[in-house]
Amino acid sequence: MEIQIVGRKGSGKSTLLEFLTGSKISKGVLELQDERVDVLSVMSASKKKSYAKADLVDTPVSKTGADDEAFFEKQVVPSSKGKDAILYCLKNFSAPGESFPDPLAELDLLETYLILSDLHTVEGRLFRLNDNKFKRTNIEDLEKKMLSEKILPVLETNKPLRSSIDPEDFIWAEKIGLVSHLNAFAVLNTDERAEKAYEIAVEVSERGITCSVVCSKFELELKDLEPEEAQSFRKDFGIRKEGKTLLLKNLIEGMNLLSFLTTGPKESRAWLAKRGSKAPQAAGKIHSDMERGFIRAQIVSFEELKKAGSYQKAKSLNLVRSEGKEYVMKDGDVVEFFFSV
Ligand SMILES: Nc1nc2c(ncn2[C@@H]2O[C@H](COP(=O)(O)OP(=O)(O)O)[C@@H](O)[C@H]2O)c(=O)[nH]1
Ligand SMILES: [Mg+2]
Repeated sequence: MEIQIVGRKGSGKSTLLEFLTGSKISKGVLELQDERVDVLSVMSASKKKSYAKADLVDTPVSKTGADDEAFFEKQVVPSSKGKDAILYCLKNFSAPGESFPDPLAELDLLETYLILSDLHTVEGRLFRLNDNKFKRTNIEDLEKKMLSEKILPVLETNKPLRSSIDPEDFIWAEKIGLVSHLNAFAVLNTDERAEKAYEIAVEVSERGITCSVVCSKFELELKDLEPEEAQSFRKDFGIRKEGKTLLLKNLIEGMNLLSFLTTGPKESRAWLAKRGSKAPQAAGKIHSDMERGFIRAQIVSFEELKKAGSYQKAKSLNLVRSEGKEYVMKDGDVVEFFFSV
């Protein structure tokens, strides 16, 4: 799972990356803490527990030093291609004497860069597909129809493809080099004094992009305090909840992901999969052999397992189901995969 941070210079991307991952360089590992893993590891007396992880990649450094359209077109958009999701970092603070930023306008601009890139990609592709010098295959005929009837009209109204492309078409979209279909999530990188932040976040969410308010710089300053002390500072500044916990929860939902879990004496662990994934695809997140040789999965929901108290008890209560390759995974499924290679 790779998440590309996209944002303007000075929007606080490095600060956000450090807050979320602890990394001071341009890449870090985001650990998605999940208390279900804690519960399972106690239940199974696991030697090890692991949360789901995602790589967070910073916006590339501008070769020219500029933060303009050409930089986004030539460096930022290309580095977003093929990633699993985009994390927009929107500036919502200002230094003394600086005018206050407009995060909504900033988001619109960043989205426009992605849309323009896709428009360019689709027009180029259609130009080739329309060239009668070459004979087209049936698949190419279908692609042409889809591009001109389904994709192009969306882009031409300056809308990203995110909500109009079916998840099954993602692989195809990636292959031809589209970007605006990627799930996106926004962070409003906020000053500890920004009273309006929560209202702005709602407006962002109304545009179809889940948005969290995060005070990265402030949170970094709090990181060595005792939790109660940090919480009382947040309260004093009107920051609603511990930023990271809420952010991670929103991130998984907003990026259309789900977590499934595995547990045993060796390890209890959470894994990420795209919503809509079937059991074999989820198995493939653990190991490609498990996807290729998938036979079936034994599944119990975390909540039912927790209520039962142990895996044995859940089994004796018939809560553990056997599911085949068409099963669509649900968030919180505790799974054992059976496979043969
Ligand atoms: N006042 C204030 N400054 C911040 C905040 N977050 C980041 N900054 C400052 O803004 C500047 C740019 O931040 P940086 O993370 O380097 O931005 P980047 O260019 O997007 O990586 C730095 O001086 C940060 O300390 C914030 O919430 N409030
Ligand atoms: Mg930076």
